[in-house]
Amino acid sequence: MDGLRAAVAGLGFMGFTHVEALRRLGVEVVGLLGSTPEKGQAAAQSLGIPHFYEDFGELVADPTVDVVHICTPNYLHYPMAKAALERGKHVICEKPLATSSRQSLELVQLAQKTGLVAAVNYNLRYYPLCLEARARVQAGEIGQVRFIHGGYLQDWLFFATDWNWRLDPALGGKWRAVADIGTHWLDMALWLTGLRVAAVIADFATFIPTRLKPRRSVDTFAGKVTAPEEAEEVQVQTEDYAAILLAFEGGARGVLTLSQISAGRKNHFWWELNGSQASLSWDQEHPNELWIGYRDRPNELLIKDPALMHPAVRPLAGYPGGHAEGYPDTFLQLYKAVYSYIADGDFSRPRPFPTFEDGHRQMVLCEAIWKSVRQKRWVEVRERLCEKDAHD
Ligand code: SOE
Repeated sequence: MDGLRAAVAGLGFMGFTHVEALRRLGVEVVGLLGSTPEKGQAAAQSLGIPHFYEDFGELVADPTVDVVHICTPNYLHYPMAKAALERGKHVICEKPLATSSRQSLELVQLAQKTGLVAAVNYNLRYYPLCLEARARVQAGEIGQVRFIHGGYLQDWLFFATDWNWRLDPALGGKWRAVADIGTHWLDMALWLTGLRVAAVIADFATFIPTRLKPRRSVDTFAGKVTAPEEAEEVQVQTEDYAAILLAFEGGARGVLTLSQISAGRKNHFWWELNGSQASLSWDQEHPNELWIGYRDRPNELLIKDPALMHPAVRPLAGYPGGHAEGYPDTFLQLYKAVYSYIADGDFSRPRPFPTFEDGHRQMVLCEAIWKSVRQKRWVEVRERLCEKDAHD
């Protein structure tokens, strides 16, 4: 990767996942920023990383850093991405890119002005069989896409005692399931099909209106194994559940179900594409199998095997057939795409990874979905929609 160096801000579930993928790729991680200097120091020591930063200002001022990974709670994505770009750093930002489309649009414009590489961590695109599915759609193998449906269901916020910063709108933003897991699905739907959403109608529900918030912070998913402790009762303002209908430009339709309170569903992200000639379906909990459905011949189950994949996406599968690839590998492949693009240096080339434009598109969709919930009607999606428009 041509000596490119990274720094990672935010040391929860995601920060550690980014560090692990970067190290597997051979990118040197020169420093870490935790929510406190003590946490940064402890993580740097345990991972053998030379430096920890006192604050984000120190991180972006570090001349040895080429790429800044932002893995902090959502409300910090915008100010941190802005500061990093202003200091001449390339950025890989966790999703959602911001907490409003006004912020994400500003980041898109800043990335364009600086010419720096600005990526959003929509890592699920990099499952080998999702890449394969997209290649098949692009090659016309399922015909015209008529319909895409699926969902993202989890159970880590199932109990009223489950807590995480995502439940606090001041930290996570005003949408929860939709921004946290829904934008993964929507990004996948747009990327797989190449379609754009013309209009949405949605319904939200909060089934657990009051939760017990522990005095100590709880890392993502960690509440499933930690004992309940001293806690205060708080009202929940964000959605546990969302159902969204999508009308795409050109006439295709979509249906999406989201929930973070579906007992037994751990990280059940799945999609199905129904085309005019065939169907494709994939489930993150069985990521090495792609179902191909036909009307006039037996269905097929493609087991991940680079030898059986489209030549263009074959290099993005890291292991031979029969060697399962999973969640951590998607981060590796995403960073390989970003870092090799930076190392190549020709930034006029199309970017083979999710960019700030993709992150902005998701913020626009979140706002249209939110507007539809509040006004109980179909809402047209306008790509440059600003937060102001979302509230009329
Ligand atoms: C929590 O819902 C979460 O960690 C998401 O934030 C991630 O994006 C997803 O990959 C797993 O679940």
